[in-house]
Amino acid sequence: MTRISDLLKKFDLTGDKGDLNVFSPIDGSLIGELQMHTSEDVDKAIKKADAAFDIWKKTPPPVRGELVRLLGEELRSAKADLGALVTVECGKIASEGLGEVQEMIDICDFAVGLSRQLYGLTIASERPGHHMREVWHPAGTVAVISAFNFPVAVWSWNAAIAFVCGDPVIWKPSEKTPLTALACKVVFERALKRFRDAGHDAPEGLLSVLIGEKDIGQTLVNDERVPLVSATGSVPMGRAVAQDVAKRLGRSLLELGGNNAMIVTPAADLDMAMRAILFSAVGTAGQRCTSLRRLIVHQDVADGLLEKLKKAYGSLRIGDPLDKNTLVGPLIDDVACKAMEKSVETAKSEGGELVCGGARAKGDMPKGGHYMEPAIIRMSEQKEIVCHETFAPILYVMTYSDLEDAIRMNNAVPQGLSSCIFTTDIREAELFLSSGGSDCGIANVNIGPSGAEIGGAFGGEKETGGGRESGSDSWKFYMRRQTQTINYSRELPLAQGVKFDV
Ligand code: UN1
Repeated sequence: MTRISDLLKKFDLTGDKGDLNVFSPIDGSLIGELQMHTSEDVDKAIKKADAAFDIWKKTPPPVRGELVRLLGEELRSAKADLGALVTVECGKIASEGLGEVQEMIDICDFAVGLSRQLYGLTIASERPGHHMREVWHPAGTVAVISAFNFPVAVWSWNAAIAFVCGDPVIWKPSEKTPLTALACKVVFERALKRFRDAGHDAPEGLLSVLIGEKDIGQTLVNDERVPLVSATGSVPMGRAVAQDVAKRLGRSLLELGGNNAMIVTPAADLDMAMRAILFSAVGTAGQRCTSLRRLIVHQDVADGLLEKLKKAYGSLRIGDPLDKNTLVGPLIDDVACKAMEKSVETAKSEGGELVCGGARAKGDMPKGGHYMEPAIIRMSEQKEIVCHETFAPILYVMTYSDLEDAIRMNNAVPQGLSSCIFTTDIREAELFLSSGGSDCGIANVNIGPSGAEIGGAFGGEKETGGGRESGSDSWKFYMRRQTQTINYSRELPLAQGVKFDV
């Protein structure tokens, strides 16, 4: 893979000479040796962010939006290179690498609009000559802890919104994907330079990227100078972050595991369902939080659908994600492959029938990479392994006869991120979307569970952590709400009619 040095050069990165080894999942080659940061560096970044906050919180939001507009422009220019770097570092196929950068551009556009729409309420006062309003102020430094599977987009969901809200960002990317993070920092600095050249004051310390392992994230999480922590990753990680941040009464936004289901009813357009299953179960090699993991099919259509799926799985092009014909790239590392193999074995021991896949992929693919055949496993019911998220392309298939039961199955897992139903029957669709329907943060009709647009709030319930990022009113997490009461009369009446005459 000769392209890596060219790609790094595009972002003025050299790959350094440090103690953090970065490998490409494509062929296992060493693509970077980065200098890890220390706890002193964390302290410095927090101090710089504090100083930046003093200036940035007083900068008018639409001016803050201008910086994010420039970031969006720089991302447009860097899209091809950054997308390719995402592919090399985390293994997703070229089109998905580009899609991830597009997601960054989209959130920048959203945030620019938002910079003129940080709306608060006006509230009726019970007292004459008074009025009340709710104002949103910047909340302070945001620590963003991100995962390898969306190494750049999830940061941008947080950062673009945080910047227009007036908050500095300290980013601790996954130790598996630090190069894309450093590239983002370079793209951000290009935007910053143009912003300053146009005469705006952009403080140092608005964005720091801290490279390292768990201890770096832990130091950030424990520091009370960091009021907000937004973390994406595993449930155990999120549980620890939530507890540590809560201990110091900070605020955390968690986006943790998913165990997303699709219900296919007899009224479904099965061709459409098939296409959606393929993208959401094997796309990104099953390494999205929103990947389809559970297929709950009506018993009358299950055999036919499964037959077609098996055929489609047999023709999946697995291999080098840089090859534009590839649909399934590698898993992130060998640990992920082993976890997949283990889950397949456990499912079999719990009575599952392996319909296809589940082994190391054979054939013409780069040596040293972590390629797996996506698996389909038929289960008679949702056994323990089905309730567990394995971050790999395993699709468990169960059948149902009554839609209420299917919805119960959809909800009967600890995670609550995404869900969907395929049906052309409006009654079935609306039941699924009703308060008695899916208990997830995301519920779709005739669309798979993955590939959400940035305009909606992204996140889920239960073990998924409850946070909401990206669109809708997720911005409110990044601000503090102030209730203001203004008395423009010459009297001083007390609320609730209380008398206190001196
Ligand atoms: C993730 O996997 O952490 O909805 C994020 C999706 C993408 C984001 C996934 N837009 O699949």
